[in-house]
Amino acid sequence: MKKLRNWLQGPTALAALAGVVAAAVVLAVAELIGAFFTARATPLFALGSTFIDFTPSWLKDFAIATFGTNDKAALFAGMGLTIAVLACVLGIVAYRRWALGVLGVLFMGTVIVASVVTRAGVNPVDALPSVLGTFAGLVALRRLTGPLRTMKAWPEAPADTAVEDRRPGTSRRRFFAAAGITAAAAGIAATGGRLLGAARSNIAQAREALKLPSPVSAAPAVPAGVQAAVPGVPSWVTPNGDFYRIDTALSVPEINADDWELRVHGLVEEEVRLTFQDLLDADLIESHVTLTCVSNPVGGNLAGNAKWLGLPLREVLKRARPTDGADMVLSTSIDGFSASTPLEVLQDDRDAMLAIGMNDEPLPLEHGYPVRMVVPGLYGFVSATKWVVDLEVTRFADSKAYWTERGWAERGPIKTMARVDVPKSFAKVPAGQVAVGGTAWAQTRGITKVEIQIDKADWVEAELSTEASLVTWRQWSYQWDATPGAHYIKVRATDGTGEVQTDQRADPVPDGASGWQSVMVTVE
Ligand SMILES: Nc1nc2c(c(=O)[nH]1)N[C@H]1C(S)=C(S)[C@@H](COP(=O)(O)O)O[C@H]1N2
Ligand SMILES: [Mo]
Repeated sequence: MKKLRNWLQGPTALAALAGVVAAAVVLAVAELIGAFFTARATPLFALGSTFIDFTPSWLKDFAIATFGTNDKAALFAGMGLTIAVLACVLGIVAYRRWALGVLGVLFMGTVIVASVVTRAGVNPVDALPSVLGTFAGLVALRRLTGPLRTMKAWPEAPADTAVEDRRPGTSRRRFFAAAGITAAAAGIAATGGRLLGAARSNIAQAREALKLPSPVSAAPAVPAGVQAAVPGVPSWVTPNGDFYRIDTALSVPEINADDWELRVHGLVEEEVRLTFQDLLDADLIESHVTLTCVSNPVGGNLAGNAKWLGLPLREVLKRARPTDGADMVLSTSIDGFSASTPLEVLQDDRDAMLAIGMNDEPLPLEHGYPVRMVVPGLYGFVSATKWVVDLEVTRFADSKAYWTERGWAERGPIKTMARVDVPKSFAKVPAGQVAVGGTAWAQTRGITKVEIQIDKADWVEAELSTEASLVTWRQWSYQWDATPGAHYIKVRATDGTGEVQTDQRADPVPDGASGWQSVMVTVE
């Protein structure tokens, strides 16, 4: 105990603290200077993005399953912890052998710079904040650890020394004062950098000010009765603020709509370039489409339904005229994500589009502003590229998309899925009439039947809400005469081809989860 206390009060522990403060200086200075550079170029975002790119799919799957849409917060927490531990070690090394410490810091700086400059859409000058941050951190480390050397003898001083040896005490106080001031300055610099960065970015205001054109073909009116009359079943149209968000972007790409350009190239007779103004001037269509994430577990809520406004991709491809042999379009976002979509899916009549509007608003920044892809019937990872800037007409045999390179499938048609929204799993409900309700989807095939099984009883048909279209989800409800005890409610759907949802359990990797959801409820 005493040893630990002595160690904690000794120069080694202070050196570790110096390391943490120096790391804060690196990040804060880079953040402040980075306000004048690309948002994705600050060390935390670049390191985090690089980490995500190297994340094995089981870990990504685990993160989404465990933290859901909080996966990014979890990543930042993990990174913060890792950086703090490394910084402690570097602080101690620098205190013991300064030259070695310098080497260590320069090595870390190089790792940061490497992760910054390898980000898509980042220029070599974007390394500057990290380089300057690293040097500032080095200076802080030197100034904080230097005086610690004169404290070496201190911990050995007997605790009951009558005449206190003042010198180390003074230098300890000096150390804490210097470390405290440096840490506070770092905090101010980092906050200032964030505020400055936000103020310099006028993308959010530009989005607010944008007036969307009217479509030449408006979305068919949503029929009455699409909403199941069971409180707690999600709204049939998902409000933008509630729409699930899944992507590899740690900081949302900020694209100036006036600078946005889409290049359509590859196996085409004519290369096409589209500006945002071209899209505003084009014949736009509007349609409700339900998006679904391949990572959605059975019963999960990584799905949302919105009204999209956009230009049909079939019109764009008509202009580009794909050549024989092409069978895939590789869409790439400004931050390097890519998706492989079968060419014919973008040419048929399912209204795959380059979307600029979501529920009568410009796309929210997190959902792809200014332009994203929306393709009915395919999971997002192979179709729904947000912040899209490039379409390469190619062949599945020649190119691989972002997640395909990481062990996921190259194609991803959405599997038929029924979900119980009410009651929730492990809910307690009173005996008697219990309203059960939920959502089912099989985009492009449609839902023709939803069945319920209570415990081991026969399957019975639920009541289907009105169908709006084959590419949107369909709600259902069921009046259950519940008797006291623990019960399991199972649900399964049948799609428009007559196929019953499989009870074969599959994990999300590589091409989507399957199986029947089973919800346990206690009736009292
Ligand atoms: N640029 C970019 N677009 C992307 C992704 C991404 O990581 N980066 N993820 C895809 C995935 S996996 C899904 S499920 C959908 C989710 O779209 P949403 O966030 O608007 O719901 O976006 C797709 N588009
Ligand atoms: Mo996804």
